Amino acid sequence: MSFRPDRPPPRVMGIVNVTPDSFSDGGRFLDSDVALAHARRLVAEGAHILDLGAESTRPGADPVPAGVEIERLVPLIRAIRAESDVAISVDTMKPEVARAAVAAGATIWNDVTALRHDPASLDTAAGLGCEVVLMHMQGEPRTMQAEPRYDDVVGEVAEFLAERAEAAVAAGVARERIWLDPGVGFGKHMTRHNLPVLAHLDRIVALGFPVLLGASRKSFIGALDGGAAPDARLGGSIAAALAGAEAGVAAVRVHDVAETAQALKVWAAIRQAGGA
Ligand code: HH2
Repeated sequence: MSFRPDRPPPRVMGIVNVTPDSFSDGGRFLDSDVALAHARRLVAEGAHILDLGAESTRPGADPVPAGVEIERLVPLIRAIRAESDVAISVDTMKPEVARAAVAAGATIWNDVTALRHDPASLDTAAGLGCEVVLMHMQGEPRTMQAEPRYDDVVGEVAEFLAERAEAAVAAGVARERIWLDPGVGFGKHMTRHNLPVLAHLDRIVALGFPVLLGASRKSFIGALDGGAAPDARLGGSIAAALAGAEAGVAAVRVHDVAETAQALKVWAAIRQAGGA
């Protein structure tokens, strides 16, 4: 058990998709006014961080050229920055997009490829001086769910993340700016791989970096609950967020900010009452 009463509850990262094909909300937030309204709502609901993504990582999703990502993201980042000091993260695997996003006011580069997609990624991250989220994925988004294989999924995820953190440090990224993410659903069997990762998050936390957990509305929840559709996975999403809180993750990436923030408040209050 890695729960520590002195550790604050996880921060809530609210997801804002500016894509036409993201799996869980069907691209309802493509229009930038709509995306801004959604961002405002998530901040009002208690999001500490907004994660803006303009390219879906859903298996089979179409790739988006860097210029299109930048066109979608930069005006939205500027608009959010003009009215709020919420932390802004940009979910992209492309260094040129990260550079444009940071110039517009983002402070976190969330890269599902752990800075492996482009040979310039490591140096770009070091040069930008932003925080970086290094996520584990086996394979690449288009094919990652075809036949994921591990001998020891938790050990392999932890080893990969430790190696990527060292690669980032060696490239000049400050250690204290690095986050790790086990990548729930990325090249992992629905239950055989995702559930052990969720059960042993403390081993990822033990690597000594803040951990981000993204389990919100993911397919394993549907697999455990009779094929529940993405917008009917709130209960399972909160259960996973609380498992993360128990293990000491630093933040949870979620669609349903108000409900998750409430669950974490109640969880933290119970934990405190239990003898901090
Ligand atoms: N999951 C998705 C996208 N980005 N980034 C991190 N760090 N961790 C995650 O678990 C993660 C992520 C899933 O992406 P997508 O399929 O586009 O759906 P959505 O953005 O609605 O979650």
